[in-house]
Amino acid sequence: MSRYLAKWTVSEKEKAEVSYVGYANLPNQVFRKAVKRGFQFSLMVVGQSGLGKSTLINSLFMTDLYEDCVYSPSPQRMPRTTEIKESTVSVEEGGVRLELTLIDTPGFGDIVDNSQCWRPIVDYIDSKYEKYLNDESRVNRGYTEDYRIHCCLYFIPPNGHGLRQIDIEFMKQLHNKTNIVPVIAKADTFTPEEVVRFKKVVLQDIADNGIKIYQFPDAQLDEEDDAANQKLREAIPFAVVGSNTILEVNQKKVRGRQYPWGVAEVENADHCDFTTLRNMIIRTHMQDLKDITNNVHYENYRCTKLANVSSVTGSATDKIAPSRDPLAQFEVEKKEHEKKMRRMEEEMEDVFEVKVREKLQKLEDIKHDLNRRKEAMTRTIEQLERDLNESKRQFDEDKRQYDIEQQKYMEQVESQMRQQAPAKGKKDDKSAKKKK
Ligand SMILES: Nc1nc2c(ncn2[C@@H]2O[C@H](COP(=O)(O)OP(=O)(O)OP(=O)(O)O)[C@@H](O)[C@H]2O)c(=O)[nH]1
Ligand SMILES: [Mg+2]
Repeated sequence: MSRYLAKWTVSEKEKAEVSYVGYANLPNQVFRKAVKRGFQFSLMVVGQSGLGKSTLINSLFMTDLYEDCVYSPSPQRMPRTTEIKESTVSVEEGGVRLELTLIDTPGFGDIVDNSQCWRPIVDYIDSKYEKYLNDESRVNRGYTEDYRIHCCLYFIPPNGHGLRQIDIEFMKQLHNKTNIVPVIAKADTFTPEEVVRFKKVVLQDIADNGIKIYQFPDAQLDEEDDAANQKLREAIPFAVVGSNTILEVNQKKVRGRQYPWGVAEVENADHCDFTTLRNMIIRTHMQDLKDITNNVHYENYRCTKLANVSSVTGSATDKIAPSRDPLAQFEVEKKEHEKKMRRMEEEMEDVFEVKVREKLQKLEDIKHDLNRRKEAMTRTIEQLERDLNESKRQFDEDKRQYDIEQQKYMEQVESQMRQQAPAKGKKDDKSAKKKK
């Protein structure tokens, strides 16, 4: 008995070894795979002309997109953006590779009619979704490159009054397409109190007009995350300052804007929200921005697109309730397909019949034409025959006349010869007598 007991008593260590299956390692697998593949992120800047979009995007990721732009203590004028410009940079940090696509867009508001100024931007965003949908729907699909727009920084002019009608309209055109993060441009033109007041006005306008901007997720478990998100929520819309000028402040080289009363430093959190914005995009919320793009905006696009396709084909599947049994749905689709095939068959038969009729008509026309030509030729031949007979008759007549005349002539010659012959005989007799 004690022998059996000894056999079944296992140590705690052994127990732990037996109960360890290995799925606790799953996060590591996911992590390793993600790191190996790298990350892709696309950020777009949109807003009125001259608000500093190109300047900000140039320095946002500490990579100079506009390399031809020279940095010096004196302010440099960024060339005006005239078309949507994509710049892709590959950055690596701690073995993690990030392929970053920054999309600079031309500013709007310069022309008289701005009623459709969002169209090129919306079309551009849609084109990226379209490409992704096509890549994803291919038969042989591998890893789908993700060039969808994950975040759009919307630049609000620092006018102090709030959103203009054009900004409201523009954001409404975009809010179901991408994550809008509103930023107040050229925040150095405000005092800190004015910034706080203007932020409130802008947020109120956003709420009053039902504009859906990017919402930071609620961190249910992590209190630290929740506090950080709360801070970010309070910072929105981010007041930013952009500059391509390197200045020296306290023996340190910084990006900033020089004023007679001091320097507005781009990366100083006391001066503006530039670093908060950059941290939000890169450090804390990049994956959430990507998730919302994929799960909400891309899904919206996909559903609308597929709904359009099915309504264009007039398919009966439109009438199917989403909860319907897939087999029943398949049956309906099959019937619909058969109906479509029958319709196509009928149409093809109709077309064939028309074509045959046309061909027969053509042959009939050719036959008529040939008959007409045959009759004309017969008539010509008959005429020629008649002419030939007439010529022959004339020839016979002429020949007969000739023969008669020839006959007459011969008779005349003969009679003349007969008359001349006796006279000659007499003459010969006379000459013979003379010789004798
Ligand atoms: N005061 C101030 N000026 C800025 C700031 N950012 C950019 N600027 C200046 O604003 C001007 C326009 O900057 P850009 O970056 O070309 O503006 P943009 O929005 O790209 O203009 P478009 O390409 O025409 O749409 C330049 O002279 C910049 O130096 C800022 O934060 N504060
Ligand atoms: Mg520009």
